[in-house]
Amino acid sequence: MESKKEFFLECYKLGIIKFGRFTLKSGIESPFYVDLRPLASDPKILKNLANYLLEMLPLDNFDLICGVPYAALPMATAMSLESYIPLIIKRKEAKSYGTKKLIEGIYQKGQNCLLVEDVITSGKSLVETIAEVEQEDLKVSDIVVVLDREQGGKQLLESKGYRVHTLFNISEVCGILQETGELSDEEVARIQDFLQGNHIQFAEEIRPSYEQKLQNAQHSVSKKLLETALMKKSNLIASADVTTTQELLAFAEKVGPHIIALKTHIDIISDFDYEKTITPLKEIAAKHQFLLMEDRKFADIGNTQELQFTSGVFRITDWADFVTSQVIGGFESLDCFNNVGVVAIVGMSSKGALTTASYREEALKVAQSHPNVIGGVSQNKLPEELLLFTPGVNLADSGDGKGQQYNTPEHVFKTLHTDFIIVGRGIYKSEDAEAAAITYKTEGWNAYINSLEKKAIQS
Ligand code: S5P
Repeated sequence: MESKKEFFLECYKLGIIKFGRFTLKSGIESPFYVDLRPLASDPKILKNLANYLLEMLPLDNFDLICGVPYAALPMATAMSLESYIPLIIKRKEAKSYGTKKLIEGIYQKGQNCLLVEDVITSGKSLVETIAEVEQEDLKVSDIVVVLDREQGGKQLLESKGYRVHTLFNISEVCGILQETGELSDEEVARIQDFLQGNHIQFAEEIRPSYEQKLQNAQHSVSKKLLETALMKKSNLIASADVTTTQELLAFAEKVGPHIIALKTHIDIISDFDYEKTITPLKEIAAKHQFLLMEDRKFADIGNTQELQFTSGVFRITDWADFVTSQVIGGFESLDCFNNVGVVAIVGMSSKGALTTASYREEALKVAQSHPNVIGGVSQNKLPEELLLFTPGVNLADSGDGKGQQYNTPEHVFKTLHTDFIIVGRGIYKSEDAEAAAITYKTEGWNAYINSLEKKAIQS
C-alpha cells in the first residue's frame, strides 16, 4: 500500500473535505465540511481504507463488526470482507413491525463488537449508538474512526472507557494540504482557531466572473480568450496530443466549435510541414473562432528561447496566439515573447513534480511582474489578475499510470477558481471526440457558473 499521506491525497480528490464557509446544524459557521460518503464509490480506495483501519486494531479482540449508519456501513462491510470478522447491521430506527429488532445479523450475547464510524465530532451520536448496541447485550470496547474533527469526541468516549482509533485527524490533514499548497498558511491558521473553539471571521471569497476579468484584462490575448469564452459559453481548451497532420486537422475540425483554444505540442507531429500543417490549422481556427496555444514549455535562457520561438521548422511566432513557458530562466527570458501571450508554468499536475510551494511562490513573482504573461498553468489558486489554466482534468480517470493526476471540472472551478480547463485524452482518445468535447464544455461551463455562487450551506 502507498503511504498514508498519499492515500489521504487520493481520498481527498474524491471531494471528501471542502474548505470555505459552511453553516453547521448548530448554526455555527465552520471553515471546512467533511463528507466521507464518496469513498464508498471508489472500490480500490474503499478496500485500501478497510485495510488501513484494520491495521490499527488488535483484531483478536473482536467477534463482530458494526458500522454506524449510514456512511460507515460500506466501510464496515469492506473491513469484514478483508478480515473475515462477521458483520452485523444496526438500524437507524427499530422496525415498527415483525421482530422490532434494532440489530440485524447473526450474533450471540456477550460478543465483543468493533464499532466503525466515518467522522467523529462531539462524539454524542456515537455514545447513543454504543448504548443501543450494549442494550442488545453486546460488548463494545473499541471504536475505529476514519476522520477525527478534533472537537472533543475522542476525549468524551475515552473518558467513558472506550478505546478510539482514528486514521486521520483534521490537523494532520490540514498539514498535508498545506504542504501540497492546497491550503494557504492563513487558511490553516483559521482552521486551528476554529478547532480551539473560537468564533471565526470569514472574508467573503467569491471568484471573479469572466466579465469582471475582461474589464481588468490588460493583454489583447487575455481579452480575446475571455471574449471567446463568453461568446461560446465554453472554458474548454482541447489538447491535441496527436502525432500526424491529418489527425490534428481532423481533430481541430471536430472540436473547433466547442473550444476556446486548441493546445498543440507541435514537435510531436511526425509529418510536420508548415504549409500542410499550419496553414490549414490556422484556417480552421479562424473558421471556428478558437485560439492556438502552443504548449512548448520553453525553459532556457532568453537568447535560446527566442531562437526556439522564431526559427526552426516550427516558426511558432508566426502562428501561435499564446505559448506556455517555464519561468525558470528568470524574468528576462520571457521578453522574447512580445507578440504573443505567455502562460507561465507555475505548478505541474504530475505526481512528484518539483513545483513545490516555495518554487511556485518565486515563479509567481516573475509571472505577475512580466507584461507578456497572461496567466499560469497550476494546480493551485493564482492571484486574480492572472488567468488560471488547469490541465489534469478528466471525468472518467483519476490517473494515467504515467504520473498524471486528474481532477474533475467541478473540483477545479470550485476550489481553485480555475478559468480554463485543458483536456487531452478525455477528448481525443474518446470514440466520438466531438461528443466528448461537448460534454467537457457543458460540464466546465456549469462548474464555472456554480463556482460564482456562494459556498454551499451544510445542513
Ligand atoms: O502540469 C501540466 C501542464 C500541462 S500544459 N500538466 C499537463 O498535463 N499539461 C499538458 O496538458 C500535457 O502536456 C498534456 O498535453 C495535457 C494533458 O493531457 P491529458 O491527456 O492528461 O488530459
